[in-house]
Amino acid sequence: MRVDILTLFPDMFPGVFATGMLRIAREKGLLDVRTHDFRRFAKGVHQSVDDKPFGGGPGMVLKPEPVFECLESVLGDERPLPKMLLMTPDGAPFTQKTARALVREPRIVILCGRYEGFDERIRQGWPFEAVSIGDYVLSGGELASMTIVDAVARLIPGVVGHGLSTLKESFEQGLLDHPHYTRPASFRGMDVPEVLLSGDHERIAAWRHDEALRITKERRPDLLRNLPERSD
Ligand code: 6GU
Repeated sequence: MRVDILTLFPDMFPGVFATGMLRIAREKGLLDVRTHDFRRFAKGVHQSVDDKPFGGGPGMVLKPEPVFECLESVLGDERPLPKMLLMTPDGAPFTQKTARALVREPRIVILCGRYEGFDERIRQGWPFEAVSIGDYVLSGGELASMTIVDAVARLIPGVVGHGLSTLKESFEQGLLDHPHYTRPASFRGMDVPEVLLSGDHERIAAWRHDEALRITKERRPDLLRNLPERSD
């Protein structure tokens, strides 16, 4: 999968992309992620990428020219256009379902904004899908884009060691995950539930499902209202 990220702050990315699962995905050749500083396409001595909003009001607006020219440089005449995401708090909520859909895309372009907003012609001129990672305001789309790249990259077949592990974890079955234990079986007076030591795989599976339900009811009852039909 190829990901191109348009940003005014490319320095925010290298540590994240050189660490853990993203590093492994890149080393295995399964993820090719690049950042593009669209300030390079800004005109004039000041190379400004923002300007005052027509009609007045607070804050600054991202100008269309540097974004258009950077996109044209990154995409050349590649058609059809790849999946294009616009990072903005007024976008559609990013969920595990979105991540599962995005991992099917061979190429994704992500535009990170700063300032009060994007000139509307950026959305008119390109088929962006606006995406938000939650109901709070970040000072720019960069952290959100890293979140999306991380969530999607770990779903690429071959990136996570154990293929089943991404199917069993939180959200994939519409439930939060059950508790996990490892050795020692007894630690400072706290014991691992007996069933997990029993070797009885059916009982273990039933216990885990019950615990997942209990934890979801307790912490995220909203998730139970949209549970998918069980496929197993
Ligand atoms: Cl994608 N961008 C910004 N600036 N703030 C956000 C966000 C995105 N998602 C949640 N808050």
